[in-house]
Amino acid sequence: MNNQTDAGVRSPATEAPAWWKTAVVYQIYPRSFADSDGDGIGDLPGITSRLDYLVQLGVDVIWLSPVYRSPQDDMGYDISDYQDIDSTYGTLDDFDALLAAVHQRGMRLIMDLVVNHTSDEHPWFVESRSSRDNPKRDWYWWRPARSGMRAGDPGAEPTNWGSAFSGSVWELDETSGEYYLHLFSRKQPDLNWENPEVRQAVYAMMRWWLDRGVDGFRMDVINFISKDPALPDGHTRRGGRYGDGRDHYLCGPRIHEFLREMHDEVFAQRTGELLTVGEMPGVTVAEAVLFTDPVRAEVDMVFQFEHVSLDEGAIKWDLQPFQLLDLKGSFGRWQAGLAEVGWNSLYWNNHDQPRVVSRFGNDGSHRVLAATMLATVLHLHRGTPYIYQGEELGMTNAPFDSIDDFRDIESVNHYAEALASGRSPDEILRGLRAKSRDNARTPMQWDDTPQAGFTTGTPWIAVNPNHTEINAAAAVSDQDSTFHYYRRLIELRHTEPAVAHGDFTMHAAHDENVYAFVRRANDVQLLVLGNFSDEVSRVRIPDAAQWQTAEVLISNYVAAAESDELAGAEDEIVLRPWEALVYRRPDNPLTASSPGGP
Ligand code: TEU
Repeated sequence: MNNQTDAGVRSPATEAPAWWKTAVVYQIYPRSFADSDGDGIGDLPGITSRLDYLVQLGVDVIWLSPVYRSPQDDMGYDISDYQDIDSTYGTLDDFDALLAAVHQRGMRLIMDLVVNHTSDEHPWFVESRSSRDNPKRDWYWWRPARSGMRAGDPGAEPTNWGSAFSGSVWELDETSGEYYLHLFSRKQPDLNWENPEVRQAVYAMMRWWLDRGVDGFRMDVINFISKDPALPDGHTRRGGRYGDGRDHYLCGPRIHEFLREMHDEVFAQRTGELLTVGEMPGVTVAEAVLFTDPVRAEVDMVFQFEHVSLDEGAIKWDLQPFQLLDLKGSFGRWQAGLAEVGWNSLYWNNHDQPRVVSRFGNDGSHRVLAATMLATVLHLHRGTPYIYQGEELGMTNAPFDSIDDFRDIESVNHYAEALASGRSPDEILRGLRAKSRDNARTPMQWDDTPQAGFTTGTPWIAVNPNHTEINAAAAVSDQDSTFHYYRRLIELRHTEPAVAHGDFTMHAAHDENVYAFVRRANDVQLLVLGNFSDEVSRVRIPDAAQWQTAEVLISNYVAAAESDELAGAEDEIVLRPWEALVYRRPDNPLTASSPGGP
């Protein structure tokens, strides 16, 4: 975020592009990364001990999922003290040591800012709950029962909204006889951002961490902080028990005002090169342009959810087959929509999503090829790429056997609610195995020892048994591994201007198996090709023959193809199963760059 003086003034094209446009971010989920004290849970000294691995990978920024004091009801996204470290993860001294070690290695570290809600054990909420006339009562959303109804009666909740973690968003506090709002678990009460005291308290906390040296924030469900104060009911889906309140709290009426105020109160006076990324479920391209337009000084980029919702029906557990055309349609819209103003973040994985090689790829016979093809397609788009721990190893979804293997509140609550509504355990488990967030949360696979080098104790969640094959030690010592392929992709973003700054042109938009696009900058064109199929695929590309005489910048097949294996027609390029290919050539205006081509 270029902080000073740029708010309201569009910076001249000559101004140096923001540093994060050539950066690659690595997300660490501390609970599952590296355990230094054998208690089976990852911690800060564990992370510090593994920083040289990240230096070797070549990433620029570390995003640390929450390590603050927390009852861990939602694995740390329920914070009871924003300015202290949970003892499971270590101490503030451990944190300072980690931050110093990160900076010494030329990397940056951003914290997870979780301020749509706190933990119900946070002193703010403990006070707010203590009595109706407590000065902090209005720091949260308290409401009496629905008019004409008695508190506690079914349907007496102030609105009909359903929580992301099953059940109602309202919890009755017997003592005061009123309900409080929690869009997530009942131990995550929503803060009332309408109250300026709340906002100032949050800004002071953010300044405290920036003064401590952190380099920015990933902001949790930050587009949920402005609610429609009237709190109207949501529309209900046929057969749905609860209404969908998102129309009343997703990108609410004061969201831009709040983010602009946050910028002015927290970032505007700072000179450091900071990064802010807003997690924004349900955000549209048009809204993202407003949020990420530097002139408006709100956030640098957003996490949008369109592509991670392509394989789901009405709800996330209702599995739908993945269609490449849908993905190309979505990414194409976001690339075009933020081409002139704003900036995209690029991700396949995080701590809330199943592993992409199992989801959109092939985690069996073609795992390495699928993982590296998916990486190529993502990292060559225009935007800032995010790598989730283990993605660079091609880690897969886990073989969960029964509900007892799951730990995530969203999964466990869904199982209970679906069972109560009469669905069979097998049917529910099918959805959980494919989509549960726990697929992302199995321990990092450092080596092939019993607990994958993650811990000397008993891990809080089972290690994936395929760690004997898929692990960092094996990958780092194998030049043809996914690890070294990611390292080369990251290097490309640092060295090839077209990767970070080039414009984007989709090709073969209607091809069901191949993703093809051109990036262009500074007299260089890159043709990026990815085959999303177990079979050989042929794709029609303008200038196909010329392209195939161009320099191959990167490809995920070690061995060049036999000539006859890929014989194709004049205007097509033939790709092997899960093949990724990136050609580079001078940007000669005579050559075709627009989709139709001359
Ligand atoms: O996630 C918000 C969010 O949209 C997800 O919970 C999403 O609904 C779900 O994962 C899709 O299945 C953020 C954090 O990333 C998540 O870990 C937290 O649980 C949540 O907010 C509440 O803080």
